[in-house]
Amino acid sequence: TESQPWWRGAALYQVYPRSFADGNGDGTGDIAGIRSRLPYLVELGVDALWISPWYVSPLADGGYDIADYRDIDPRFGTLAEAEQLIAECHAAGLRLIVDLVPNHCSDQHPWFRAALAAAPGSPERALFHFRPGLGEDGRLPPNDWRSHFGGPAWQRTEGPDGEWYLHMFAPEQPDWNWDNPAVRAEFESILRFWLDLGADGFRIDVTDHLVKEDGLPDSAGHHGKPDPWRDQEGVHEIYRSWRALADSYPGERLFVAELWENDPLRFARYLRPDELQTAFNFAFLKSAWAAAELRGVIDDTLASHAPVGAPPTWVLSNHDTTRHVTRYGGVDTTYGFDRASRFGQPVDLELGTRRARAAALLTCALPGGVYVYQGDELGLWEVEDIPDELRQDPTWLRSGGVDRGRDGCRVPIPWSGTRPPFGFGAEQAPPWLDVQPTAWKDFTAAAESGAYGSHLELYREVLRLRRAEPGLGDGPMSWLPSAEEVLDFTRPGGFRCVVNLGPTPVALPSGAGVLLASGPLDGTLLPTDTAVWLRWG
Ligand code: TEU
Repeated sequence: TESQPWWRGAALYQVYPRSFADGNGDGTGDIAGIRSRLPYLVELGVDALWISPWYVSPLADGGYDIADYRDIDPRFGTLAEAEQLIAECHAAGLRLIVDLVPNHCSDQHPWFRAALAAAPGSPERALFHFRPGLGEDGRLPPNDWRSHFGGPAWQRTEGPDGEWYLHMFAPEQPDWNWDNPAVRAEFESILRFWLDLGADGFRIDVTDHLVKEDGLPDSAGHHGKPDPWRDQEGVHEIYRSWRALADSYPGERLFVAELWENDPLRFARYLRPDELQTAFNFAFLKSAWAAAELRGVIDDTLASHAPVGAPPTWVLSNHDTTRHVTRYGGVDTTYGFDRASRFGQPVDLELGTRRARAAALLTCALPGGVYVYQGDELGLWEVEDIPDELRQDPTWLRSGGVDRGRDGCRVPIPWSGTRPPFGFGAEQAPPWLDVQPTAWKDFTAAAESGAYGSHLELYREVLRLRRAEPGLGDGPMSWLPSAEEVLDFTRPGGFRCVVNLGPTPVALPSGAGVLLASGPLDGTLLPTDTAVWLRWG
């Protein structure tokens, strides 16, 4: 409703700048490209953009390795262009949130360069986690922590002292030491910088990692306690101070936490009214396409969010996960969530697409906010057959190919035309990841625009109705009794959503008018893997 903060029921669109649109024709997406596509995003009907990192970066991890938090990488444009984009978004009624990566920076960040050049025990080194190694000549890492991208979480420096530094991700991403007040002050200043520039909020990268357990103890034998590198008590104080800072600005600035936390109670602690307003719902993203499991996740989500008064979010895909058309088209519909196992399973893209359409109706009917990852609205699938030599993601490179990596969900967006690069940029400049499938000729924004029944037209209609329906967005929902394989629930104002996940058609409720269906209905029957929105009661 009108009186609620905008973010409680918002539809946010994730832009991964490298792969969205290339405005200057060098093969890499950029701010000029985003600006040129604002009319498309307005017509799509989203409320806000989340821009994945666009800061100065060597792109060792696609920009999640930041060398300057207060400037734009020249490949993406300039700070002046970022400001223009923010102003143009606001003029078009869109908000814009930026991606904040506070756990680590780039090994090219000047403060880390200075730390490498400084001596053990110096203030420069105290901004990061430097430690002497163990064993003879300090040749062993200081503890047993593993990097999320494979191998030890420690890198030995080449200088004479041979100290090691902590990196929970790639070695090019040294972890900041959040026990150091200078780090805290620096990030408060970075927050102010972007708030002053007009950003409407922040997506926070690996929210739970900032504070490490005192003494950096081994993780072996740590049972029953949070992992020593994450979810420490001290992290909450940081978010309380950030929230107070953001609340001192007008206009309801938003935080959304990236938080892979399975325990709903620990998850909800980040969403206390004086901490972060929202978090991505990865439990939902990770679920199989199965009614009982989805119902369980929806109930658990509502139950964990209600006591802290936070609106849930619903996420189907992002730049880290196998696209959901592909996941839902696998034999096991969590296919590719664990990318290490994503080898050669048959995928039925038609089936995955039908389910993705139903999932759009389901997620957009549920209470709270919703995220759309660029290309979701076109029905894009994971590009799986990328030649090894073109893959760039560190999760692929560092795992020796065990992990399939995340390049397949980061393929440049097809905008128009009948062959690659499909209007992504200039004809003569191949995209940075030049693997768009030829079949995408039927999945370009231009081909789908105005095409009856296309994925894009479905998304436009879903988002239009979602805005128009007073009972959608944040607010209550109630389950109706239904067959085991059907999800059937109502929202205020006589709105009802029915999703058939079973193998056979089910009868549509009588006396209800169809507002929207994810696919063709069969007379009075709701076919398998199809969802409807109804006016009811
Ligand atoms: O991801 C955090 C994270 O935990 C991921 O590495 C996740 O485990 C994996 O991608 C899922 O398989 C964030 C960013 O979203 C990701 O792009 C970055 O690589 C990472 O942080 C480091 O900044």
